[in-house]
Amino acid sequence: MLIVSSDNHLAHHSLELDAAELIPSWESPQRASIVHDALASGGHEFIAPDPLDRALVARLHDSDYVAFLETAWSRWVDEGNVAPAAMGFCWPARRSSGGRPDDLVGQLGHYSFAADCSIVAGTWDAVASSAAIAQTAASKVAEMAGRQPVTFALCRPPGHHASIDQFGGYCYLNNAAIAAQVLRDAGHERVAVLDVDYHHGNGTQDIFYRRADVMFASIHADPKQEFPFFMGHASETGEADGRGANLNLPLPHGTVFAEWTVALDHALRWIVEGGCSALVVSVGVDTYVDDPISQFRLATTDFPTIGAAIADVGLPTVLVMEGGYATDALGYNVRGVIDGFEQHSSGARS
Ligand code: OKP
Ligand code: ZN
Repeated sequence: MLIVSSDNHLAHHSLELDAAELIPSWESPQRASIVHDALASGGHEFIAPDPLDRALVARLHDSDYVAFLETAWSRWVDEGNVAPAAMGFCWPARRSSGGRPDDLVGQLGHYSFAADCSIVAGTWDAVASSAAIAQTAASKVAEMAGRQPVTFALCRPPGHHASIDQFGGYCYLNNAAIAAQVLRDAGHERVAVLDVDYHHGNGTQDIFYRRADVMFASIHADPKQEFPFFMGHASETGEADGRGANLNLPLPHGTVFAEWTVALDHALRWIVEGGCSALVVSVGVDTYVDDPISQFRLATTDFPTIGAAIADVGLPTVLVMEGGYATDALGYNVRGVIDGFEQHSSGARS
């Protein structure tokens, strides 16, 4: 498989508020190295990303938000802060009047939705590189000849929680949304984004909620029990032109593969019936039983089955890396999805 990756993320080591303590984020630099190393011996071709297309990003994210992400760290330093991470502490709440404050800390609240995520010296370079990886992986799929084009975007930081104008959940720019837009612009009339990360892809849902041309399906822990808490309910089905183009399949804590895979079949059928001609998958492997921050019970041996089921849809596919925090198993689990896809895709299909 063609894999797009980069080391430009290495200086992004964010802090997160966890049980009333500031800790080095679970979303660590070593995650991407672990996945890279697990794939290095698999006979894959690795390429570096093209430069990020800023006009493309501006079609998915608010331009003032992107400018904020790019400049927040230098503003933080210029204001004399010595803390190693720029973080807000005050967010707009119910019955707030809205509007963007002038103050940097106020803007950190305005442009984020969770305290599990902060901006450090290396954040923007990592975020821009991660988005460029998704963009490149999608443009390669759009260009590729052959039966079932597929690439893997080894993105870090992840993207699926990043909305039009808010970061959170370790995400800043929405890599999967960028990949989907590239496929749209390459002539695919209808594109699906399937999100199999343990957490709901609230950012991807937000970006495409009023659009019919990108369908979004997510299988995730019930937001009644789990982050991001305020989005991801089954009742959210899309608005305006996007009515009916959003599918949420929340599942309870403790879900095992036999239950999870029923939701996967449902989502894949929905995508096929929706008439999509290309697919982006937000590949999170934090559904794994020993994930330190998640509560599903998938096994390492389930991930190749997931990859094969996704390949069986037969669409040109961009696999985009999202979460997965059990560092001992992360490499095997991501490799499982990729191997499962490739073996199914190259094998006989009825
Ligand atoms: C990102 B992705 C509190 C934990 C909050 C939320 C999970 C973000 C997951 N310190 N973190 O979907 O894997
Ligand atoms: Zn996740």
